[in-house]
Amino acid sequence: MQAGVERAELPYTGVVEYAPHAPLIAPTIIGQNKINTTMTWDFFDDIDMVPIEKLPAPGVNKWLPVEVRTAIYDDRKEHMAFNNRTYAPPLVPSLITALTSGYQGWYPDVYGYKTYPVILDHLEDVEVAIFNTDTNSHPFHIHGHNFFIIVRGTIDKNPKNRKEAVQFPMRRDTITVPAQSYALVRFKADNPGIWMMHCHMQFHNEQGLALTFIEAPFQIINDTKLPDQLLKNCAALGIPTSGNAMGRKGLDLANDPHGPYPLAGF
Ligand SMILES: [Cu+2]
Repeated sequence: MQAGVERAELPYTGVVEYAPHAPLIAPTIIGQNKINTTMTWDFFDDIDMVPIEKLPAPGVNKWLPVEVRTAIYDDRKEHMAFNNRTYAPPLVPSLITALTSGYQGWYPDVYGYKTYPVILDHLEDVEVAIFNTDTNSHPFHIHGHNFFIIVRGTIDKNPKNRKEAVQFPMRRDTITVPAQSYALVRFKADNPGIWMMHCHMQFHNEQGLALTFIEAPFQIINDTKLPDQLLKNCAALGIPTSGNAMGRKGLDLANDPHGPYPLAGF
């Protein structure tokens, strides 16, 4: 968009089709050939939906509060982060680190500070509290799990602006948390693996709005065998296939990058 231009027409047309053999209907065009047309959508609250398969929500063994913030960092770039820890990928993929670090796979440090590793015990109940302090909304996605949506509300804590789940909460793999709002979601750690939680807007993901669940490291070692092709691909790409985030052994993590850091006042 040009500086000074207040409105832009985005040339997107999309038809969502669920039945592959259904006749293709023409898309509904909103605001075509009209000037200054504003399209608005009512925010749909997933909490209002009732799942067909009714399951009670898990409890809470582990509580993970994450504050979402966009800021200017000391590398003069805008980054996004959970708890001011802006994500960057490790030299060695975290799954490979888990598979090649033995008992040290239980130490978050081996996955690299910037992957924001969160170790989960096998079968523990996890609640993630997402506090979005930004002025725009973010769709948060967790890999490997369908979480239960427990609460969504505004971070001013006004109970009038808070909705709590009914007896059998809706299960989703993505939840939009509006600006200045929070959500509590829960899942049972019953799927050992390396799973990312990230903003599903790819640009925000690239800006660092991501963290890594390291779920049940011993079960990962017991149950996972990497396909030979994956190891060949790593070799072709020059990606090391053993060791910690820095491609070294155990807790030798010298020079594991931690920064950049948010500038004060931004
Ligand atoms: Cu986002």
